Amino acid sequence: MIFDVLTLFPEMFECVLSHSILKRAVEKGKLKVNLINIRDFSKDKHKRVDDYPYGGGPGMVMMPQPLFDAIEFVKSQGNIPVYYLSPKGKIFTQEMARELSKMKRIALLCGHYEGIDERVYAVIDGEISIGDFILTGGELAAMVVIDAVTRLIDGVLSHPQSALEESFSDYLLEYPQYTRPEVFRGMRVPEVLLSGNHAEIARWRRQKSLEITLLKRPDLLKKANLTEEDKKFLREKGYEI
Ligand code: 4H7
Repeated sequence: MIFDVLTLFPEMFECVLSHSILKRAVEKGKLKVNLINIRDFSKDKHKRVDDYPYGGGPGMVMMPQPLFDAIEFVKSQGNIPVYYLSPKGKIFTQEMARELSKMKRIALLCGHYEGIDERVYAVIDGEISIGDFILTGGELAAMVVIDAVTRLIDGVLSHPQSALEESFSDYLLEYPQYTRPEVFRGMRVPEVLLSGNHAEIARWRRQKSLEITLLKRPDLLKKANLTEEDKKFLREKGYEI
C-alpha cells in the first residue's frame, strides 16, 4: 500500500516509519510512504504557505495555491483519494481502517495553523478525525491512520488473526495476558492457563473478554458478534440483552 503524505513537517514521520512493524512493512515492500513537503509547492518568493485570515481573527490559514498544486501533483499520478486529517472529520474506526487497507494508494493531508482555506475542500475526497480532541497538527493523526491500516495489510503481521477469529473478537476488549514467571511478587498466573486444556483456556479467555468489555466499554457489546453462550454469560453478569 502507498500513502502519499502532504505535510509541512515530513521529518516527523521518519521515526515512526523506521521502527518495529512499520519498518519491517517498508522493508518487505508492503508499505511505501511518499512524503511530500507542501512548502516545495509554494510559488511565493519567501516560500510562504500560510497567510492571515480574511475577516481577521487569531492565527494563520494554509493558502490554497501550495495545497492545490501539491494535491494536483499527487492526483496526476493516478486516481488517488485525498483524505484530510481534521477534528471535523468522520471518526476513524477499525472498520474504516479495514476499508482503507483494501486500497492500493491514498493521500493524507496534514493541516496546521488554523486549518486550510475552505476552497481546498474542492479537491479533498474525505475528512478523517482520529477522535474528539485537538492536535497541534494533522501529522500525528496521519501516523495513527498509517499504523492502524498497515497492520491490516496481508503479510505485515507475523501472527495474524484469521478473518473468523477477528470477526469474533471485534468490539470485545482483549482478555488478560501473562508470561513467565508463574508467581511474581506473590501474584499467581491463573491456574487454567497452566492446565494445557485448550478448550478450557479458550472459554476462560472469551469470558474474560466479555467481562472486561461489560465493565469498561458496555457500549461496544451492541456491535459485538455474540454467541448464545456469550449472551447467557453476560445475562448472568447482569447485562440486559
Ligand atoms: C485541520 C484543521 C486532526 C487539522 C485544523 C488534526 C485533531 C485531529 C488541524 C487543525 C488536528 C483529529 C490546527 C485546529 C491547530 C487547531 C490549534 C490539525 N487536530 N488544527 N489548531 N482529531 N489538528 O483527528
